[in-house]
Amino acid sequence: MFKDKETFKHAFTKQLVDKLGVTLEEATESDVYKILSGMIREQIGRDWAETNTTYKEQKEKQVYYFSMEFLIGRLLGNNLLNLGVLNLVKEGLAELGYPFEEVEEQESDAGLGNGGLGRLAACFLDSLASLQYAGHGTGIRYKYGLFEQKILDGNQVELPDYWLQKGNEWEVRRPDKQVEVRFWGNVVTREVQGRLIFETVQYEAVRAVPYDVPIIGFGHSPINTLRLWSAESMMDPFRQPYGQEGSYYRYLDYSRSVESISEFLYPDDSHYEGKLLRLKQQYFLCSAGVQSVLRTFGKLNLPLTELPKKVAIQINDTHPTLVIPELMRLLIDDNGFGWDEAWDITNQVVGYTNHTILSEALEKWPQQMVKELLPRIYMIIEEIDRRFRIQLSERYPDQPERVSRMAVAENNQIRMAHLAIHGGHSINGVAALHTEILKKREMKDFYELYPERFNNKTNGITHRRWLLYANPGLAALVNDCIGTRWIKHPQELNSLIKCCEDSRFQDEVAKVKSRNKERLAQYILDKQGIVVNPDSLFDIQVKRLHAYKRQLLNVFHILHLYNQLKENPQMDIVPRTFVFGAKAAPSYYLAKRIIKLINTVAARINGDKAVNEVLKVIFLENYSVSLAEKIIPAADVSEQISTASKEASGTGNMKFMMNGALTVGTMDGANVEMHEMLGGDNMFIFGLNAEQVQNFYQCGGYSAWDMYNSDSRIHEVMDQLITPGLICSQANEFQDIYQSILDHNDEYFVLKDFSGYVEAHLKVDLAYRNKPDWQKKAILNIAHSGKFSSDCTIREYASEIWRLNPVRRNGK
Ligand code: 26V
Repeated sequence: MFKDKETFKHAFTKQLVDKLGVTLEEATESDVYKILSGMIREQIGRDWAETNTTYKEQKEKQVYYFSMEFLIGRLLGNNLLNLGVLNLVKEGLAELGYPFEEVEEQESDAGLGNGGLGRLAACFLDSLASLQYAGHGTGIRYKYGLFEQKILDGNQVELPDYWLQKGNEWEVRRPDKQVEVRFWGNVVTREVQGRLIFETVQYEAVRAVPYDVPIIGFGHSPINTLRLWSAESMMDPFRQPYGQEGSYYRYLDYSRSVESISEFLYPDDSHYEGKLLRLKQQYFLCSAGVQSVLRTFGKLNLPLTELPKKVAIQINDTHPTLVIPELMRLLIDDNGFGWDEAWDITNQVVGYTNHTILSEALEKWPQQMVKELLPRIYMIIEEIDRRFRIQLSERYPDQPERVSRMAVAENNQIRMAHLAIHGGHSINGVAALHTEILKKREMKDFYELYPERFNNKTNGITHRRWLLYANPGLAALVNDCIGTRWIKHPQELNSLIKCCEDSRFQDEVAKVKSRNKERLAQYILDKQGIVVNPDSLFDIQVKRLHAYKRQLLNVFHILHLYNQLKENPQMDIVPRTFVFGAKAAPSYYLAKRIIKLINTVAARINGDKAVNEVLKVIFLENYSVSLAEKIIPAADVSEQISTASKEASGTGNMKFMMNGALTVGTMDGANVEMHEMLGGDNMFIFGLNAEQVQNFYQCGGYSAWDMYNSDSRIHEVMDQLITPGLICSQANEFQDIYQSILDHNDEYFVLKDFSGYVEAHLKVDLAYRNKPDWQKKAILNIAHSGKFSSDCTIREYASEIWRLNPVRRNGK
């Protein structure tokens, strides 16, 4: 893109003057950011257009990843990296007097996602482009991303995240590609020449306007597109003459309700709520997205029967399941297909990924709501359900209860997961264990009916953002050791195994880790005024706050350590810094109380001179992608301690591993696959396994009170939640947490796993004292992390679900 540093510096300085009318001396960081991003846009414009032309001319099959969330983070650094000029630009800017780190802080995170599911979608886009697949994202351009978290007096306070305030340098508004999405109204059925025609009348029309974001892959990749839809009002939404009485106020109401559709991302990542606005958002995404897909397909001049050969749609969880009835509607109503043919096409096009087994997260929409908001879609779902019931009754003639259990519409509800499995050709889980649980338990009936549809695709992360970009020091060491082939072929990180005993390499890796820890320590000092010792062991848990992820187990362990130290100030432990980062859904009371508890414990311990040389606890505010990039490279220990069977995969676990942290974890999600590769020596596994957890649920036999009564460590820690003393300033301060564990018999087995967890940490403490051996383990973690590159995951999706080949462009 730029020949060399001098060319870059020259072009950059010239643009500052030409475009902004400022000299190098006068330019602010924000000016620098604007010019830099503008330069990238100029560079890629032609490639972007060319990519689309190539896709059209070569009639390549394309995949569209439909997702309500894309947790992109920042793009400047990553784009420069993928274009191969990041180092050159960093050096050039430094010479001009601008540290790159400060320039990139000018960009707001695109926080259009809650957590794992949204970040996975973003990693997939990077891999799709980097591997030269024709793959695009389809999502919503929320005006407000996930809330900004402030901690006030230890409590989480949510502020709106107006990420677009300063503009968005990476998007292009494309009003020429707008489509219309219709809500409400009534369906009129007519018979024309022996065919039933369905027409919706008196609907409310909404304008869906796409904003396209270029997805720049690594090397000479195509430039794919993330198309984010924004809802805008129509001039004439009701298709009726102007000037009717009251129509002006009606228009204002309409306009406000339309804008709300793409206004904010729902901040709940675990609990289904039957909110009308959320259903509107989902249909808005599906209808706009599918119309746009068909329009692009239309340019190929092929019959729609060829659609499955040219288009795959992957739905990220059930949130975009309405793609299925929407595609049926467009095929039948707008293109004259009969039911069976339309069903066949839809089925071949759509695949569904499941991301959770938490039953409270399974989406079920009230039939009445769907019927009113989306009358034609409702008719189609009813017909899908009617035919499915017939199919089931034929297959299971004596099992009416099984038919009801599996039906799409039952109990006045529409079950989105059933619709997604029945309507698509593939359903996958996101880690081996998770997929087994789906097959054997959660979706057992469906597995028996459609065994060939079930498959596993273990999650992955892009090693470009999470290693090359976030941890340049480590990446440079890896390059020195094994060359650079791993960048294109991440599995080759495996070659690091041969260096794991090399003491010089171990030292270098340790030095990089120390530098990263110093950087994080500085960040903590700047933000909170707390000094942490960069030589202490950094023990980190960052992820959404949820009972099943068991941040509480971590806190109880910290409290236990604290108690031991108070008892015996001479106790010999490796100094530790515990770091937390977590957002709680605003309506999730217990999760917010756990944040308050962490902050309370942190304040006590950090302020206690007797222990604060060896123990520190930090809660970092507003965990986000850009913060993760600072935190993860600085971790010695990664906490992945969910109740076994509950974490579908986890992807944070992979990011830490790739950055040389050792995992303390349960046999859950992708931890199981990590353990398979690393063996027990290179990670710290503890606790109940999925089967044991399941057994407790089925057979009972677990009593939290018994744990409390029989283990004095637990007894002490639990009592501290409610008695004034080291932690509480008043009686019953954390009674709610206390009760959730004891009186409600702790469905996540925190107390049951406590002892194993304490032991695992004793092993950590011991292992950390042996520096060479610790470094060896860290290197082995990095060496095995290539398997978790999303490149591997995407290759599997492409060959096994989407049947997609990489694209060749002009010999590139
Ligand atoms: C769930 C729900 C459920 C109700 C409606 C609103 C809503 C919005 C977002 C979500 C997302 C929760 C699912 C999720 O993030 N699952 C995570 O997916 C990761 C990627 O596959 C995986 O690594 C994590 O283990 C899993 O918890």
